[in-house]
Amino acid sequence: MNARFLTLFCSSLLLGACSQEPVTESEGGKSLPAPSDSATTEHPTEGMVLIPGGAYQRGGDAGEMGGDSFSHQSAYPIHEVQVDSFWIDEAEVTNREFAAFVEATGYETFAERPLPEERVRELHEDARRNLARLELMANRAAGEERDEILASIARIREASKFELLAGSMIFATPEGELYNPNDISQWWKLESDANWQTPGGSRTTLEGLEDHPVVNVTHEDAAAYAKWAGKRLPTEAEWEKAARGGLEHQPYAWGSEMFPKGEDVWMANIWQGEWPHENSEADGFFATAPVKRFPPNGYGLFDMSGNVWEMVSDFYLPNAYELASATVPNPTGPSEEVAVQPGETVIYKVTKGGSFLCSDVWCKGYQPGSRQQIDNESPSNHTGFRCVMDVVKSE
Ligand SMILES: [Ca+2]
Ligand SMILES: [Ca+2]
Repeated sequence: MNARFLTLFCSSLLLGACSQEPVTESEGGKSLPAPSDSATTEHPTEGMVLIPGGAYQRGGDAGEMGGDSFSHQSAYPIHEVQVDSFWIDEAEVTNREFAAFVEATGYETFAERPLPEERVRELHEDARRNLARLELMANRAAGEERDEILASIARIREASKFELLAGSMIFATPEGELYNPNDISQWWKLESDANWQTPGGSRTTLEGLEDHPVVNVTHEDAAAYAKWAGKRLPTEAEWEKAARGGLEHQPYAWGSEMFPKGEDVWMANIWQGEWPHENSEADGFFATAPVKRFPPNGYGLFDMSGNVWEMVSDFYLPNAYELASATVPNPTGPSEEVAVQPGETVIYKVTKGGSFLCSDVWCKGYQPGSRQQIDNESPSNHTGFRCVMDVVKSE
């Protein structure tokens, strides 16, 4: 386990920060087949869809339906956004595509690299402080509350056996009932040997997952891929415009009803059953699915709901929509000066669309208006990305 996750554990318990996500199973096997062509060909928009420019109502959803999930608390107020036309990948970037990038460039992802020694020292210090606070809380508590805090401390200590590599966060079905919905250490484990090539840890490979979305990557990794491909990451405004598929503020990427094709036809790869203990896999997939396996939205885009969360370029602030101006077209979110405190090394960006871990009774992150944060030190096995490209003005 890794130091940065220790901090996360403690912060989530102490500060009540919430998040949620689920599992990934990987299949054993060998290396990927030879990478296919990359996006840097004579057909740069191959596999992309042209999204028409225009205005739409951004944000909202779960609140309108009586929900109040973490993924939607920061998605208000609903406000009008104007974006120019742009190209967007019809699907999440796959392992096959990411392999082509790595083969061409030799790129090494965040999870595969060791954390800088100085950063490790900082995280150790953060963890030490947080553990001390937890121990103080335990000393003042009694009964079940004390037992729960002590259990958290034990998990954090176990997780503090730092490994050499940064690794990635992997969903693990919790044992026993959740005692605190804000303590994500109950279902997330940091695995130092998990990365995009070993999505569930060193015992796993990409065999059979070639057309699944790449996971365990950071925003930096995604941006590096996009640059190589001659593309970029979408803004949050572009992403949500695309996700809504041309519909006028509907709760789902495909319209107003959860099951427009009948109750046995799932429109997205999400979680069915009692999250996070039991996944019935009614949609056919416990973890990631191959891209384009579920119906596309009105723009012909796949998996804008579920499968994996998708990183976008905006810095994350919970009140970003309160700060947004309706008169500024093509918004790019809060500036770095506003979103990142001086000296802060943990950078938060926005992630959209939910994942195979999202459940109706938990985060509903698969709705177009939902938004969550992801930091630059916490790749996970339910987060990936897709790219966009500007429309070239006619000569
Ligand atoms: Ca599923
Ligand atoms: Ca997705």
